[in-house]
Amino acid sequence: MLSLAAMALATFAIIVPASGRAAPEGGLLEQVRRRGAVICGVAPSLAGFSIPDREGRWTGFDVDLCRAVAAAIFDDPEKVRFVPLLSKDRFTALQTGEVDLLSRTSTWSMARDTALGLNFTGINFYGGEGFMVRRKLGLNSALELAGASVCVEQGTTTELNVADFFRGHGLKYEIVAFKGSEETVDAYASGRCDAFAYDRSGLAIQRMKLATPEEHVILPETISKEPLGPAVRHGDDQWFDLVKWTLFAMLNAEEMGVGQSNAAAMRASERPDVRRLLGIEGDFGEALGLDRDWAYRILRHVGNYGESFERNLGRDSPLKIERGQNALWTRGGLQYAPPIR
Ligand SMILES: N[C@@H](CCC(=O)N[C@@H](CS)C(=O)NCC(=O)O)C(=O)O
Repeated sequence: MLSLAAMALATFAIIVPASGRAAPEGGLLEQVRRRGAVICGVAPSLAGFSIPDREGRWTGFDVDLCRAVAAAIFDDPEKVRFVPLLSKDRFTALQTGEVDLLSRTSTWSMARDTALGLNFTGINFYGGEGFMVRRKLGLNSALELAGASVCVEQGTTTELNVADFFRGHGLKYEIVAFKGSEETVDAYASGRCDAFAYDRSGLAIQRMKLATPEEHVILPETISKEPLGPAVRHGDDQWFDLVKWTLFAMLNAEEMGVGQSNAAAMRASERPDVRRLLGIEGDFGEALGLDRDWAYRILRHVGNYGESFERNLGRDSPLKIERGQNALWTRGGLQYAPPIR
């Protein structure tokens, strides 16, 4: 008779494929490989996060994540098809398989992670929501917004956060919801509402688009937690792992001081963690269904987390968003990735 341990091992041997590299048949990675491109759902036009230029070339922090996934799979960051999605349409597009992955300023919330049938693969931006108002109103705090009308975008956490904020403080308010961010900004700009509520990073970006940005102020309160991250559908763990470890590799690389310009040279490093990251020692790509240099490809083509942040949102961009909570945990921030080992 088999001992319990032997039975457990026998079961294990049956359910775990001998080689992780053989992607499950019909799995998303296999489909993406056959198609020759990753289909990535992004925000239609949000400078810094995702925006197409006049030639239709997409750039941004969320766009980089899509390119990093393509780099890991194809060794080519261009093998991505971008699908611009309004907030209200993004989760349906992911659920129905119109996109393989959503990289679109999307807040990880419990309902989205459970009832909507999605998995968030990590947090690539810690943010929060707030309000913008006209400077001439002379407001110093969101608590002075009693009776205000607030422009918001449909299908966002903003709609819910604004309702919570006013109800929680016993203040009267009116929400006016619009179908896309352009409509929402235009409505605020034309005076339809007293206030415009949005992710604070987005508010700063949209403020720059207004005719007279200096006539608008962002109130000091942050009314919610908005942990933004990429999301995939429930049901394909290998794809979930792949997207998750793409972000983790970018974070770990920043922590190790490995980036786009020195990745090649760092392959000669003696440091064991750097050698594992770059695929010199061990083969961590195999279990993802990828080659052993999967993370090296990401770094060479896209760069590490900090490089992507500074280029798109931070000091090397017009937005100049501070790292703040998005600094690495080793520098007083919240960004922390599990180790590659
Ligand atoms: N984080 C919130 C809001 C998401 C959202 O729609 N954000 C705005 C900016 S903060 C956006 O991406 N707009 C860009 C666009 O629609 O092009 C959520 O997940 O519901």
